[in-house]
Amino acid sequence: MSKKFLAVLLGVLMTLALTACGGGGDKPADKPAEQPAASSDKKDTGLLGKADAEKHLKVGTTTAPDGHYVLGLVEMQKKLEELSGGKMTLDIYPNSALGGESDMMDAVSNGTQDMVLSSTGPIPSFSNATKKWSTLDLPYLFKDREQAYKVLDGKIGQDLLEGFNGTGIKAIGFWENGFRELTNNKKEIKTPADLAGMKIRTMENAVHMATYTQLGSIPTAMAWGEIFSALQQGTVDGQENPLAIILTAKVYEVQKYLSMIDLFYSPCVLMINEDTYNALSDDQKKWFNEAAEYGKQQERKISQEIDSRARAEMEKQGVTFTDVNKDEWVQAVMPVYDNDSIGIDKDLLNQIRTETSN
Ligand code: EAX
Repeated sequence: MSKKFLAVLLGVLMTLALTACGGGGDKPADKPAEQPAASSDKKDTGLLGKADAEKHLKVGTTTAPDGHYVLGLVEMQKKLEELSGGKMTLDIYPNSALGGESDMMDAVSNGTQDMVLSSTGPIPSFSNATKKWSTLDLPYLFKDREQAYKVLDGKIGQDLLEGFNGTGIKAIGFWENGFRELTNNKKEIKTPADLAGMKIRTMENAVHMATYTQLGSIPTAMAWGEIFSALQQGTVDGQENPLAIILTAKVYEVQKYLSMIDLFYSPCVLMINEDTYNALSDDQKKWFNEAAEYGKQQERKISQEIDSRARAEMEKQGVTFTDVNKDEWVQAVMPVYDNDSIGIDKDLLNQIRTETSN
């Protein structure tokens, strides 16, 4: 767990009076996360850009080489090489090879890493300037992808990205993590009541933790790279992630039950060190921005494509899928919207509601 998140968490814990949310790992901020066991053999093969390009930008993710983040980055890499006539490229490091998301954000802000494609998980605790990003992590905030894209690609999203200015990170755009579903290896979970007392790994995010507490479970925050050993050793009973991640990270090998709760729509954000970006020439900025926009559009398509085949593939592997009555879940988590200790920005929430109300 990153030190920064730990500090935020302590504040939240006092309010929530949680007693059992530790144990998720005490990884020092500078220690790279462990590799997910199931896919560690695929680390960074074939993902480095054209060797003779003048400008290489190093980008990290926590996800698998055949997952939507990395395939989207490969699209961006190819486009960048094409637009720049081979002068500029990306070197892509998947599978937490450069660290967990929180650590990578710190590395990008202090310039020891050029870029990261990260979920929004660590953003609210990154800096005072990004606290209000908590609002985006609320459960059932967006009904479908179209609503999410409308808000994230519009003025609200643009303002949030610009909120990073001056933090050492320039936030480029909203790519897609996806709707998050619940897995566990103990029993079929149909209703929130079935979750009572279960230990669930969440991202290092106060809203997600508060939501799982509200659902009666015991949330344990940890970086993605630590999750396989935690699931295998039984430190946690379950976890939640989009189908595309559960499939490509092979989480299904250690989790036999999957409930389609769609609890959060989770974006991910492409970020670059501010000085690195500002030092690019006008041409380089233009190529970069165009390639990033192209990568985003492709990545969202890839995310949808993997999501749409993931269920059948995992059912074939013996995973039991459960379709839940979503209204029950929505009802159960609504009190989280009134939790004053997790950084929700009411103005921002109202703007999002207005934008998604028709
Ligand atoms: O961003 O930590 C998570 O559950 C994330 O979904 C994953 O690292 C991809």
